[in-house]
Amino acid sequence: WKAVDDFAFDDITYHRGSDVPAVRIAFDRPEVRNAFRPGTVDELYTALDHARKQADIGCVLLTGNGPAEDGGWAFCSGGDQSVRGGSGYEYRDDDEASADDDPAVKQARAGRLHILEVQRLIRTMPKPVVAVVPGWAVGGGHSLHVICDLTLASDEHANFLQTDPDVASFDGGFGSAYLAKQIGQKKAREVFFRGKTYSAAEAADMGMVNEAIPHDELEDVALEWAEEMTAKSPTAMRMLKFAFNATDDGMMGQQVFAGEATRLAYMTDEAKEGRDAFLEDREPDFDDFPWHY
Ligand code: 1HA
Repeated sequence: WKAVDDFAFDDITYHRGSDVPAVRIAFDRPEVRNAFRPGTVDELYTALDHARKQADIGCVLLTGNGPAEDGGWAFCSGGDQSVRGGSGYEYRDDDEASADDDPAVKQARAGRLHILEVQRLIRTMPKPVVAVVPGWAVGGGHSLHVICDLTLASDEHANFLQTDPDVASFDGGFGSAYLAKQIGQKKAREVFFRGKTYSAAEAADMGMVNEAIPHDELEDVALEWAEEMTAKSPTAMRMLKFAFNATDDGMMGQQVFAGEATRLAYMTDEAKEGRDAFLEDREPDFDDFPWHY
């Protein structure tokens, strides 16, 4: 890996593969089990959006740095409860990302729940995002792994736990409804209503984790997965991701998928004839283009 030094991040690290066309984005607050505060979410969004736009990047590995000084590992423990205010998570003075915002933006933002914007970005970016889970995936951190395309987990240290209703919060979107699509309604309700902790092996059995593997192989295997996926056809991969999303995402799913169909259609001579006819101020001639069956 080599650091992407276009950005000065405080709460995450951002690297791109030296040999593999993938990036590694990691929460970097191990002392709070990689809980996210508003600035963390801003940085995560910036890095993900940057990765989304890179033509030579085909896969994102999302993980959590560790271990903490006490030896604990975490993917992400959700929203930082110490900055949770009346209407969401609040920027505080030590949250560097808040420092340079313009006053109008500062005034516009109430308590932030913009991890949901990150969820949508992961969902709609046209390349696979893999949750690489070295430890706790809890609350909003659990929901993040749910929305990633694949999850790879450490057999020794990964644990999956939903504390949302314990702290009077609820991800009523992808974190719960999409989880139910993955593991079934009964199990998803158990995850939220009982708040049991599941090991990586149990989570794999339930179908919300793809593989549980030895901890010290986690990063290498994640990179192998990235290598495997980035060797495939970019167009086929983006069409497949959006096809998997489409039925669950309603009209928005159709819109994203249809946008890709339009992009492909624009590449045809038939589409060029439509455009050229307009530009040349003449009737289009589609006679050369059969009504295929
Ligand atoms: O539900 C949502 C949302 C829903 C809709 C829209 C937006 C949403 C945005 C966010 C969320 C949420 O994420 S709500 C759920 C918030 N998260 C939690 O309730 C998890 C709280 N943490 C724990 O349950 C446990 O810490 C743990 C299972 C992750 C780890 O336990 P462990 O290994 O025993 O460590 P622990 O000693 O508890 O934690 C280590 C340090 O990390 C502690 O600090 P210290 O005492 O050393 O000073 C602990 O306070 C801190 N820490 C852990 N998690 C958080 C945290 N500090 C702040 N916020 C945390 N989430």
